[in-house]
Amino acid sequence: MAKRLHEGQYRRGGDLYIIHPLKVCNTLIACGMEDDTLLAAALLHDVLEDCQDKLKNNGEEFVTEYGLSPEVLEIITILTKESGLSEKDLQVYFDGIKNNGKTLLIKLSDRLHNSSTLYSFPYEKLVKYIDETDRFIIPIADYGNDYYPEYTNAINLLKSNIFSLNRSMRIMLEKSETEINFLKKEIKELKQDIEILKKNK
Ligand SMILES: [Mn+2]
Repeated sequence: MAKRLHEGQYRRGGDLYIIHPLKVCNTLIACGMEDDTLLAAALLHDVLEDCQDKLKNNGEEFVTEYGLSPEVLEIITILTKESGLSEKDLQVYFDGIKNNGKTLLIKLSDRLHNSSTLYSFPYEKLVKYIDETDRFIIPIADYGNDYYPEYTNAINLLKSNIFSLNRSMRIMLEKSETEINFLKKEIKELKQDIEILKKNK
């Protein structure tokens, strides 16, 4: 069903879109998760956001027509983010996610895959994403560690991988910004030199 709904969609990096939900689900399996509801929701986690045109009943059809458990719909509904949220709404969104162990796990697995494909992000979105990971994702993972002891291993594994990816990306970004600023300064000085030479000619 996820494959059918994401048909014709591609990731920013060029992959078929379905690679992403498969990866999110597969990572959870690798973390030892076996819960069918969790794994089904992982496969469908982006459909309400990205496939509205194909879902006439906002996903209700998963339950009424396709026999999925209402919990799957509940999980993917919590994970669905509207675009252009204010800072306060963003906090509400992430609070909703951390209050459910399964949405938290899927969000972490989702973030891990997205963080490993950050190279495909446009610059501004990249900066924002790295920042959002530090401000919201790491704290909800810490929260999950305290409140969902049954998921501690999975949460820690996901968190430490997200953390390292985010940190290397941030350091690379800072390094390239330093380099760019240095080059800008050099160019400015060269321009001044040229002006002086022109005047003294
Ligand atoms: Mn996703």
